[in-house]
Amino acid sequence: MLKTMQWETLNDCEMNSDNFQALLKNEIPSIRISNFASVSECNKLSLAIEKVGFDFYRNVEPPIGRIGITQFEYRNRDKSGYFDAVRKTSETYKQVTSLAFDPLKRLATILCQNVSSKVQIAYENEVYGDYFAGLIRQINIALLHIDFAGLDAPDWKIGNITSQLVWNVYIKAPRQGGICKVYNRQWQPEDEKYKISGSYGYDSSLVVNSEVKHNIPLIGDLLIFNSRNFHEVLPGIGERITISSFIGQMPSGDLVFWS
Ligand SMILES: O=C(O)CCC(=O)C(=O)O
Ligand SMILES: [Fe+2]
Repeated sequence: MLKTMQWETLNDCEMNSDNFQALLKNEIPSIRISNFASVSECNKLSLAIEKVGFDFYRNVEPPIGRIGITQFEYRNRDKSGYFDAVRKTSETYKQVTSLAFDPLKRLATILCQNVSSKVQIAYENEVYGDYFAGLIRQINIALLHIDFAGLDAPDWKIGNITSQLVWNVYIKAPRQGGICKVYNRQWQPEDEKYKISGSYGYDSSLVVNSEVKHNIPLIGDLLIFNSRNFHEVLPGIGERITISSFIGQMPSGDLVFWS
């Protein structure tokens, strides 16, 4: 039976080694780097993103726009489909970020300085090579869900991670709302019975008694939370654009990025 410890605080924590380890162990709800990017950098990125334009996920309701690919979409398909798409998608990511700044690079530098682990893009093998990291999304609503490679990628290298975090940098934020609620409830295999059929979402009865952290999207801030915790994005007024990737900890302690 799952036993959940209360978080040590409900506040955002700053980025440092102790807090990063605490987040991996789900002892704190989040790390926020305020003003990770300037408003002017975010505006430049918004313009570059508009130029490229969003694609929409198949079979995701309410719709989520994105630039980039996700391993999740390929979880029940041919692995090579994902890795075939990595090169082109990485080119688009480079094209967009070269006009403003590269959040993945900036975060990797901060992690290298603060967390004493190797930090790199996740790598599958000699045949497939690197994963993609740096998904750009336009999310209005996201249903209650989790992101955990132990469930979504058992036969991929990332399926070996011992904990999984996700970072999001807010490029455009709604005037109101758009809060990301993170519950202190880590996914367990038994929770699959709460899955809504034909959807990525889970029934909200799962989290009625859970502690919850409300994360407000502020332009230029970067937020990291433990993506094995159930989470959802509430509707807002105004466009909400983020860039994100997962951060997994491998059994060796190394940190790897992927989307
Ligand atoms: O946009 C957000 O605040 C979080 C979206 C999400 O589900 C994730 O990054 O895993
Ligand atoms: Fe998520």
